[in-house]
Amino acid sequence: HTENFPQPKTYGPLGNLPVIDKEKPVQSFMKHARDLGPIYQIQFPGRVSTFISNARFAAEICDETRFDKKVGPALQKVRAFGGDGLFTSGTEEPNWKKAHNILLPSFSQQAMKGYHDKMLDLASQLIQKWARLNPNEDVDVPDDMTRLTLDTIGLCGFNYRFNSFYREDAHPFIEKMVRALDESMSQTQRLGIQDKLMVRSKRQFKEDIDYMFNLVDQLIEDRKQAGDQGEDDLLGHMLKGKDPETGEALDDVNIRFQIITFLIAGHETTSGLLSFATYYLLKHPEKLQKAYKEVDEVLGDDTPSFKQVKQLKYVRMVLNEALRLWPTAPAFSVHAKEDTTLDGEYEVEKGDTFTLLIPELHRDPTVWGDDAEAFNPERFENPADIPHHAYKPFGNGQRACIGQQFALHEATLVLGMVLQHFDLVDHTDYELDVKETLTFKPDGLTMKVKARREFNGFQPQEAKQKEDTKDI
Ligand code: FDE
Repeated sequence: HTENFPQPKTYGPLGNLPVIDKEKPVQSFMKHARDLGPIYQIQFPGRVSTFISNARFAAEICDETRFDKKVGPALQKVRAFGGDGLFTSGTEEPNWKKAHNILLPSFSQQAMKGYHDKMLDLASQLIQKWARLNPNEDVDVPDDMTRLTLDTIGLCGFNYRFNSFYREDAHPFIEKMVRALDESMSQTQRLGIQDKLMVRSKRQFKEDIDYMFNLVDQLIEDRKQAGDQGEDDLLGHMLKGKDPETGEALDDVNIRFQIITFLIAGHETTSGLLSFATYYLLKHPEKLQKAYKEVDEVLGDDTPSFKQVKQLKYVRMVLNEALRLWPTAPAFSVHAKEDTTLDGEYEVEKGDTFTLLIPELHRDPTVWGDDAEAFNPERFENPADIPHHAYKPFGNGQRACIGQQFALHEATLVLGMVLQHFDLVDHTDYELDVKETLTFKPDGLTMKVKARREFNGFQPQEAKQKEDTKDI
């Protein structure tokens, strides 16, 4: 395509590779956006990417009548283990719509009530661990948040306990998944010839994928053996669910891909969200006090109920604002379904691809104001004030995040309980360093915690409700 967009300095066959930080590619793209403007191009070996960074063009590419999700080069690599699961499939692939229809009810508000006690179980493991630290010991925030979110999606999704709080290191599944994700990302940045020479990495990639497939296939097999396909979790829903449009069920290979997809999509993103929210509260004592006040009023000494979590409005605003500044899934791509234009300014041909740089969209001063860089949860006081198509932490339209309610309920519950139980201490005067895998994370964030009240273990809410009635 011929449209000439600005581009950083190129280096012959390497294109723009030398101006991209290998460890922090998205942060490089963010920097270039500030120099080159709201639409610019990066030349990779053998392909070009066009980045969009403001609300005006974002609104255009979010118009689903003209644009649709693009499974770009990085996601193509992830297909080696995500297959035609929801995240890595094209909208036109039959299994996307089928799985979307079958899984939507599993992510409804109603379904969240069913996951609440399981989320509480794991949130309590985190509180328990922190409550038992000695005064000189600190908390590795992203590490423990990752333990929590992995175990939560495992338990709510497949009734599987990774038991991450009982391990020093990550569960082997995670080590392999993270390495495979890392390899997919690196593959897209290598020259063809370079990539062919990476024999060791390729063998490792295959071994890691085999391990993931085996673990997940065993999980599916065990559930089938147990015969309790009615189990009220994602796996249960996938095994017994039929697509209302076609009457068809998902096959076992596709169920495997969906499980791997939920593990990938559901844990790093949510753990990053909780880590950034914690970071911002540590750095903004007046906002932290406001959050304490709300948590004390809404929760007091209670084990949080589903309803109470919904009442944690300010905590939810803190999470929204953390997702504005550091959306943990920082980009998505679309392709044009027909010849069109970007707001009449640029010609677009069918098939042209655009990548939305979400953190830059979220800092567009024309919609967020001159203080766009500042952490200010109050922006989310009134949801109607949020300009349309200016806030996309969960993607867009029918291809938006199916796990949004799940992630937000979990994160609100956990952050609520953390604030209920602990004073947070920024003992290292931490300076933000954002690490990139496929997602963002505050690298090396640690803190100390001091108990605000006693933790008496957790009571499942169903049991508690029964007891409440008994007392009367
Ligand atoms: C999706 C998603 C998205 C879109 C992407 C594209 O477009 O490419 C985004 C942006 C997101 N997602 C984000 C997020 C954040 C957070 C925190 C989350 N996320 C979480 C979660 C959880 C879970 C479970 C999930 N998540 C899941 C998911 C899935 C499955 C998907 C795909 C969908 C379709 O259908 O496509 C997503 N997610 Fe998310």
